[in-house]
Amino acid sequence: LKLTTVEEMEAATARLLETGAKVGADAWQLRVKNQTPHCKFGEQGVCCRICAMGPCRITPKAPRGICGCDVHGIVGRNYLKFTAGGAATHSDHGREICHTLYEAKPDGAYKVKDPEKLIRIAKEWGVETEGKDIYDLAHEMAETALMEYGKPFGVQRWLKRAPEHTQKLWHDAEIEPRAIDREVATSLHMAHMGCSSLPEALVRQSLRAGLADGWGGSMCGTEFSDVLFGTPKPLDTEANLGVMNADNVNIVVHGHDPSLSEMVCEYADDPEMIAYAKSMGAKGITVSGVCCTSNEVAMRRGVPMAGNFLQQENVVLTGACEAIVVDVQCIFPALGPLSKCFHTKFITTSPIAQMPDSDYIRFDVGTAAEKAKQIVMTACENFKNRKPDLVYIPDMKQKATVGYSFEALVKTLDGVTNSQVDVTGTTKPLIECITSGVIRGAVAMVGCNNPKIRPDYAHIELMKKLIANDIVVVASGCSAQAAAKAGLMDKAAKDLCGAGLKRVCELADIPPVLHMGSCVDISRMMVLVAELAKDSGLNISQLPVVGCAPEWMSEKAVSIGNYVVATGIDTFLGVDPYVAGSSEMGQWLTEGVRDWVEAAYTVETDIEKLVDKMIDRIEEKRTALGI
Ligand code: SF4
Ligand code: WCC
Ligand code: FE2
Repeated sequence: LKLTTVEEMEAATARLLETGAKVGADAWQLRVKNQTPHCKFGEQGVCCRICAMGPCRITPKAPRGICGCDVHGIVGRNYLKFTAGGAATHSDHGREICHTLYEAKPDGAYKVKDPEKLIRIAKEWGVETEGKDIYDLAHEMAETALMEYGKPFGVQRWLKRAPEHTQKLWHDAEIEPRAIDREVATSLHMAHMGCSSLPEALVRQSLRAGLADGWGGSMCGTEFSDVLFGTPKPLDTEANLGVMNADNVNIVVHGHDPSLSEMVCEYADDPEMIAYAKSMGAKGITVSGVCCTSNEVAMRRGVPMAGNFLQQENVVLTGACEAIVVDVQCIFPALGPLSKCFHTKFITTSPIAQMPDSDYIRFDVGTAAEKAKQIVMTACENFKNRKPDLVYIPDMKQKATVGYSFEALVKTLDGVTNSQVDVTGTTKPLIECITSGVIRGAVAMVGCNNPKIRPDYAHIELMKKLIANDIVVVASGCSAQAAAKAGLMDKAAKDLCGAGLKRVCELADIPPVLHMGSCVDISRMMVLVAELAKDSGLNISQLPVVGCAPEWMSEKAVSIGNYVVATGIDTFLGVDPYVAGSSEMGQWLTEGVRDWVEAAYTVETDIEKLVDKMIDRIEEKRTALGI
């Protein structure tokens, strides 16, 4: 196996930026220069503009805002608002999926592809399934799930999936999330002028809003996406810009909601559409993806991944992108003006993400089929507008095996055990690998790219070192795509592992970095650790498992961090969440929360140190267990 290096990816980007320069295109690499150095007040989180007496900035000379709020209150409120933004975003995505499920019909565009999973969840929720038509059940479950967003009483249903010990911690700390929307609204209320300025209270609500995401809205998103589109199983795909095909109509899907991308893929495979592409002079249609929507269709259909977050402009810079079709989240507004420098159609589809210089083809469940067809046809018709002298697709791609949902992972690992006991369908084989020391532990690698960290470098270098140390990696979001682009999701990457992990990869026939899906699918990781804890009789916080977001940038990532920590998993960040300005906030996040949830944050911007700290933490946990 020859990994693709970050240097090679950077060289490809540099070549694409030359094309960009020819047509007068802007790029994030240029805009970063104009924005650097960043505002110090903002960087430290010490600027408040939540009321019109401000903005107030805290300095040694001005230690309080006009209302008298100190730096800890300001940083804390900013942190809570940041979390609420992320929790709202993931959860609203989950809500859209529930609405799609509500509209599913046996003869409609959206069907129930995994009825078994639907029935399993219904039983979990105490919903009667006997003798019920599967679509009636789907609609009832969708409505029940939608009520989780606004129910006046009680806490999230999904919490029951956690080990009892974890549930008790949440209860005692008063961070069990109630209705999802309520936690977002409460967060905004608390962070309003003249409400909370006590760091402890703000951090507590940040954890609760995070839990409303991970054990609420995101879990709805993941679980009901599986019901609608199928629970992922291992399958082969490819990753990096080389998956685009110069002879074909290239449609790139970007964003998050699989309701759109599934339909686009469906039509791109339609013989009628392929014939249409041919009539326009192309040889066929290639759909590839960027960001989480890419993860969704890669996991379920093997659709190749063109790239991750900071590669989104590169897709257009190839000059071979007929249409970049987006729904919500992580979409650069830059794609509008950039696409105007090429023949590319920038197609927005969601009322939630509307942007200048785009073609807006409003997509909704009722008209999904006809809109998806319209999008594919628009892309085909655009093929003839391509400027051949601008076309350059870097010849760079790697094989990847993806699709490790929790269900698939359990099934795959069933074979890897010497135990005579019947362990089928549990995480026990994995526990055995960990307790015997064949695998030292696991790291959940998640999150974005951020120009503050050399893009993809931290993801890839960290993963390489972890697997060399017999630590298995589960990845999601843009971190998973970084791994796939480099080649770390090729089964041949087992050769980069320590002897123990290599053996496990051989026995189970898996790559050492396992793709668990999109960012909402970090809920799959929560289910995994919950089951590991239940099957081992340990608390989640005792497991030699940590979380890491080395290049994160979005509000969603902070919401994720909060629920991962609140679930009992130590979480390592490579970028500071704008809290450096408050010693008290730093203290709460890196130590204080441990008293409530048995885990905390570590912020370490030196990547070398970051990985060593993770390995040390894993080894500490092993020592504590005497394994
Ligand atoms: Fe300034 Fe207080 Fe208003 Fe914030 S809430 S802008 S610190 S006066
Ligand atoms: Ni999730 Fe981060 Fe990618 Fe967007 S798609 S850029 S939040 S990791
Ligand atoms: Fe995402």
